[in-house]
Formats: sequence, C-alpha cells, structure tokens
Amino acid sequence: MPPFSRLMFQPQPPMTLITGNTWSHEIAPDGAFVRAATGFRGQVSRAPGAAHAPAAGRYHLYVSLACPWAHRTLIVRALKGLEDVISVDVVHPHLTDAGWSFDTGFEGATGDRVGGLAWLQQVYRRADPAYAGIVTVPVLWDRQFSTLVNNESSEIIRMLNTEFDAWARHPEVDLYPAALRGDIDAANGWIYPAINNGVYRCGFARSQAAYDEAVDELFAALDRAEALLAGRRWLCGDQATEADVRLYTTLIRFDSVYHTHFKCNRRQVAQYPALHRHTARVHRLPGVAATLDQDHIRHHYYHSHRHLNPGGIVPAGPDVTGPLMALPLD
Ligand SMILES: N[C@@H](CCC(=O)N[C@@H](CS)C(=O)NCC(=O)O)C(=O)O
Repeated sequence: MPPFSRLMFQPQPPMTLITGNTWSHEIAPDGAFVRAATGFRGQVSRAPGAAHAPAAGRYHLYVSLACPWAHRTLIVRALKGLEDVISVDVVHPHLTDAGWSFDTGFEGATGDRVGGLAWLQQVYRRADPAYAGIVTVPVLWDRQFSTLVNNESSEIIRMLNTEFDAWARHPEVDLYPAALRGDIDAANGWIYPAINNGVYRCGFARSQAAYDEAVDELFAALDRAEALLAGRRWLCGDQATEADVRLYTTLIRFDSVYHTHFKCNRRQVAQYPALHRHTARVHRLPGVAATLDQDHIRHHYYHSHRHLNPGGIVPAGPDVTGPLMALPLD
C-alpha cells in the first residue's frame, strides 16, 4: 500500500459546487418525506480476491457528529476498539446549500485530512467525477484506491463488526451474532421506518396528513419498544447488539432535538422509564459516551433546517446526559 502522504492533496479538477440539500428534494407529492436510496454499496471483505480487503490504516470514515446514521459507525468503531485502525474526519455541523463542508470553524470539526478538500461533495466526485446523487454522511473511504467504498451506515457497521477483527482491540464484541440475526433484522425492520426514519418523516412532512401518520407510527413504535424493554435489558437476546445501537442514536437526540424541532412532542424519552434506562445502558457501554457531541447535534439541526427554524436560534437544553449517567441500572 502506498504511504498516505502520497495519496494526500492530489491535484483536484476544478469543480462546480452542486447546491440544494437532500431533504429539500425528498418530498413526495402528498407532502411525505421519502428518503432516497444510498448510492455506493461496495464491501470491505476478507474474502479472497475482494476489491476492498481489510487492513489497518487503509480505511477512513467521514462523519458528522450530528448525524444519527454516522453516529452508528462511530459507536461500532468504539465498541470494537478500532480507533487506531480506521481514521475519522468530522464535517462542520452546519449543513449548507452545498451540503456538508470541511470548514474547521467549529470545535470538533477536523477538516478533510485525507484529501484536503473543502466540501464533502468533492469527496464523492473524487470517487466518481460524474456523481450527481445525494451527498450524505457517513462515508467509508478507501485510501489505497482513493475511492468511496460505501455510504450506507447499516452496511458499514456490519463491515466494522466482522471484517477488522484481526486488528480490533475487542474482537470478542459481536454486535450481529449469528444466533440473533433473525431477531435483530426483525427489530431493525420496525424500528427503522417508524423511529429512526420516523422522526425525519415527522419533521420534514409538508402536509398535516403526512405528519399525522408519521407521528402516530412513531409513538406506537416507541410504546412497543417501551413494553419490550420493560422486561429485558437489550432488544435482542441478552447482549447489546446493533439493534440497540441503532435505537440509541435516535433516542439520544430525541429530547434535545426531535421532540421540539421535528414536532415529535407527545412525550419525551425521559418520560418512558424503560426507553430511558435502555438509552442509559447503551450510553454507558465503554467508549460510547465519547462519541456523543450534543453541540454538533443541536447546532446542526436547529441551524441547518431554516424552513423549520427560520431564525436559526439554537435552544439551550435540555441536559440529556446528566440524568442518563445518574440513572440507577441493575
Ligand atoms: N442511508 C444513509 C442516510 C444518511 C443520511 O441521510 N445522512 C444525512 C445526515 S443525518 C446527510 O448526510 N444529509 C445530507 C443532506 O441532506 O444534504 C445511511 O444510513 O447511511
């Protein structure tokens, strides 16, 4: 593999920035928010002859600390102990008309330390100069081939879970164990549309009917999760799995953002005893709390979606993590 320095700062062709946020053109005629499919679906694989073989130092994640989908990848990286194996760059929390930027003018925004680019869309077009699709985080980047491997978080976390065990500090952690795969897929099957994506369907709805449907489904699913977790610690089996991680990244943003900004306001997570305990349980797994940045989260949502919050004022609270750390867990 060539040293990283040879791959850095290669001259880039001049690029015209494409403008227009994804969320603004993902609205169906009935006013419902319909998430677009993800474009890059390559796989890092240990299989002989695979194009993207796992290796330490070869792969890089571009994330936003605000984004619940990118947050999944940071949590799995931490739980597996892959911090020294897979590097990370963090975009500026404000999503602009030209998408995510590598502006470093916000605490924790790193810039693009791989390619030295200014905008995430340039990373996409470095991989595919004709790319004109949606530009989202997370991105799994292959430094060796200077290309984008995958931009679908549900697939990236599976690769991190299994393909890098030779270098992981915690190869024993398995978030998608064979014996629980059916249960995990089933849990993801209702939690994704109604909760993970459900909060966006509430927030980005452009008609009352679309909002009403999304908010009913969201709170029915939260009630279902509450009932399930009243009798058990984890969603599937007796261990933490990716299903718990995926629920957590939405619930940890719920009371500070989705409840207010996306009008998911029938109840707060703190009012659901079992969901609140579950959120605390995941938050207190080793390494997880350090992946959470409430400043990036609040500044991203309240500042970026001006059609929902025209003044861009970022609210002060609530303190979500203090109560989570104080909650007694058995
Ligand atoms: N299916 C993708 C969704 C990723 C996604 O929607 N990310 C949002 C941030 S939370 C994004 O980058 N949006 C850019 C935009 O709307 O322009 C995944 O799970 O990886």
